[in-house]
Amino acid sequence: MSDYKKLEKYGWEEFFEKDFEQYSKSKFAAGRVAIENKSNFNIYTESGELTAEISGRFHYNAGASSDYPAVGDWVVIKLIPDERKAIIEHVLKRKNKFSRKAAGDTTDEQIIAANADIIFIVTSLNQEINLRRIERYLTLVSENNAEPVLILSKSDVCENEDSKLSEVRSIASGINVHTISAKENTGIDELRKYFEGNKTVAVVGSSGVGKSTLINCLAGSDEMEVSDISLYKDKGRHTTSHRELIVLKDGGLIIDTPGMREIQLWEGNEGISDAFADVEEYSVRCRFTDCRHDTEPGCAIKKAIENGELTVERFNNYIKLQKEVRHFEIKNDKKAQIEEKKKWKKISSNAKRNK
Ligand SMILES: Nc1nc2c(ncn2[C@@H]2O[C@H](COP(=O)(O)OP(=O)(O)OP(=O)(O)O)[C@@H](O)[C@H]2O)c(=O)[nH]1
Ligand SMILES: [Mg+2]
Ligand SMILES: [Zn+2]
Repeated sequence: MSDYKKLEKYGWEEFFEKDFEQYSKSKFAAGRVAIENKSNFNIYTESGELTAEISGRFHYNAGASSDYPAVGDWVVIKLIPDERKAIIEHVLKRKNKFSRKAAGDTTDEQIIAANADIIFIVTSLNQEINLRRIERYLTLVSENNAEPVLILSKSDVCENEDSKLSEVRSIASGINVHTISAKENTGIDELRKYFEGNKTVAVVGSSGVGKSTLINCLAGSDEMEVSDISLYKDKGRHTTSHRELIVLKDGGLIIDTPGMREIQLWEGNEGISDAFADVEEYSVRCRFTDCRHDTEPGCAIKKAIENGELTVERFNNYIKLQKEVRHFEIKNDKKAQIEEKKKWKKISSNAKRNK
């Protein structure tokens, strides 16, 4: 148990300790992935920050890309004596993960942050608020069992803060919303409570909304590179190009991520139910259980829209996200079927050969 205390500041807890018990402590140590480079990782360990590579056996056993360590993961390592290096042998069970469908037309899962207790979804107040995008993020976070917190940034350059705030509140009942200005250092201290107990927060949102600036503000030092907003304009350039887990001086950890352009959902009707609890509540009140909320009489959704309790846009987004998940699940099923077929082909041809 001696290393427990030393690892606590990196977010070590009972959950990981339990999974780690199966490994011999004389051979292995635990570490947390801070940065994922092309072929190696920076990890925090009880003996400080090290670089680590993946063992041959790990590669051999890994199937999907989500089997590999992601930023925030706890890994089981073997230390290389006399070098500040280690070999990663296993990934400890994840408490949760924030993932999305990998960009492009695949059905691969891309893990953006592992073991993040809370997700800050950052939107900039100096732009039009995109409620549909926020709903998408909220769905994604709920799917992944983390607590979402909405951060409206750059309040110093916003004139109608109150109306934007109530707009956002209208789609986020039960979710904490904060307005901040990193430039004027307002609203930042209210965020510190989320880090209590060495919690891990991952920060997500579009490029240029001020994620890295906020992180520097919380860290009290320039941990992450920030570049002038004018560079974003035409090139759509991202400043942060990699994910990184940073330890805060006052306790807690924060994960910076590059701005996301494509936020496709992974799986999860559950995420949709959480993010659209109001819509689902109306729909159970429809007269027909199989109501398509189209022309059926006694449709509670239609009524809520007519009364102004629910906006058409929110309802349409709900339907759209549901379709997306269904489409994805069908595709994923097909992929699984094809892989299953391949596997059986291989087994039966091996069996023939062995006759
Ligand atoms: N006025 C104002 N500008 C801000 C504030 N926070 C960040 N900015 C500016 O917004 C620009 C982008 O900030 P970043 O922190 O790099 O944005 P990011 O979300 O990390 O962007 P990516 O790394 O590309 O995803 C910089 O020019 C910041 O100085 C703020 O509170 N007020
Ligand atoms: Mg950044
Ligand atoms: Zn209906």
